[in-house]
Amino acid sequence: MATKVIVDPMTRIEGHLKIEVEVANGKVVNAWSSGTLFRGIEIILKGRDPRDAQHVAQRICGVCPLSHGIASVLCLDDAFQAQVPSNGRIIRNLIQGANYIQSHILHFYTLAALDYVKGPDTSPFVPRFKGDYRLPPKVNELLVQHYLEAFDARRKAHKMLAVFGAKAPHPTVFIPGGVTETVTAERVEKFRAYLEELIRFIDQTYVPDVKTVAEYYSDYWDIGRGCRNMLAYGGFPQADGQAGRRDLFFKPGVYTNGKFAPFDPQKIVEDVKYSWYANDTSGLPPARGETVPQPRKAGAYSWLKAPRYDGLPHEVGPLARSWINQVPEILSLGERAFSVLGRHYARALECSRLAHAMLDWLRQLKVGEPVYLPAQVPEEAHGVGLTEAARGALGHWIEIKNYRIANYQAVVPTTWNASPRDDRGQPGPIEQALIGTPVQDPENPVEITRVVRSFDPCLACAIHLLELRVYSRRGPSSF
Ligand code: NFE
Ligand code: MG
Repeated sequence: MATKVIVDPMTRIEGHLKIEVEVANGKVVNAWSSGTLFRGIEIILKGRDPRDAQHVAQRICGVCPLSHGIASVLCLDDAFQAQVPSNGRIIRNLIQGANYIQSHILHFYTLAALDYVKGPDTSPFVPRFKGDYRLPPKVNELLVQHYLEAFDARRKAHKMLAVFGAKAPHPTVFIPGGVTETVTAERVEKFRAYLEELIRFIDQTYVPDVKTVAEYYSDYWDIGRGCRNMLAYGGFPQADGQAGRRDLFFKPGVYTNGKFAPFDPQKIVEDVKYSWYANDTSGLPPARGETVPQPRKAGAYSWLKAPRYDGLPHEVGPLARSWINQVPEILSLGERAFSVLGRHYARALECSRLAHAMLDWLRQLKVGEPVYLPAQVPEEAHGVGLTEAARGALGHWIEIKNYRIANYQAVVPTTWNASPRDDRGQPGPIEQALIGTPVQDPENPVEITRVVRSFDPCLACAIHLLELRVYSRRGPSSF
């Protein structure tokens, strides 16, 4: 007989994810990932001036707002045919890099570490599941100390972001054609000082702590495999203009059924058979996507749509990026890369690699040179903005008619990873990763939380709607 186990909410701060599994003979035999809170920023954006898009889109999330800001301005650059000068491109990269650093540190310590590290019996360390804390007391004590230090590191990363972003979260400086903050020697030095402190934390604390956890929980190299299909859109342009679409710090690519292939954005669709959206909107590419909520749809179990690439679920995020970029430390793990520890390890190494690269980018800024080039709102246009948010491949699509937003669609990292089943009944990546996971004690399903949290899910992003009130003005009163 199968036992039903529900973990709800799953995420420690980032929105409402409910995970339901069936356990038989000590293993998960079936899993359902369900986003339980409707959002809907795509609907709010309709009818607005396109220049508002990046400000509204950033409200999708408080953890990665600027990734939505970047996807949105890339979308507008495309639609407006804007040119971005070097300083504008580099400042965008530095702001996005600062967010990666704060987000990856947040993930490992604040969102995931307490599945492995036993804090004192006081808030925020309790409540927690019982059992399976394996670190020896001295090591455990050190990691508790680092858990607390991580708050300070994150604060520094936010301050660093605000040097060029004006504020964090939700920086205000992105515009089509570049950014509004200028380059001064003082800002460059301030940013560098924060970055150097953060590099010390990443290399001397974060990366070693991930290795320590991996040492004591080494069975997690073999748990949480998932769909093994990997997808990256690519991000952080290293050259200006068209050349920057090819010359990216994180290269785009796909790994499907064991084979590497180039990434083709035309192969993305979103299914909604098991999502609370109208069935006649299923299977659409995002450029023609529609968001038509249908709250009581029979058979549906999530507010997330189910994005698919070439008809198949794909994992996105640091592991996907590292695998596709063939990072030697990750590729050499082979099958074991597709695991709970593979995801943590890829995220930590990526954080270090990116932080060091940012030091080079800082040197390329030129005091006194332009940060943006003016661009006009077109009467009619389409635009696409593809990037890599901390949690993975992020795309925004815009359609402009009569100088206003006619349609706006976002397909977000957690929508890929935490998606429900698609129209063909194929489970999403997290659902697949759960199947086969051993569960010792269904009352304390820590194995399940470890698997799901290794993906760093963010439900605020995945569903993307802001206020019920706004929706109800346009939608059915029964909502
Ligand atoms: Ni709300 Fe986000 C990131 C984006 S995840 S955190 O990183 O885009 O779906
Ligand atoms: Mg969407």
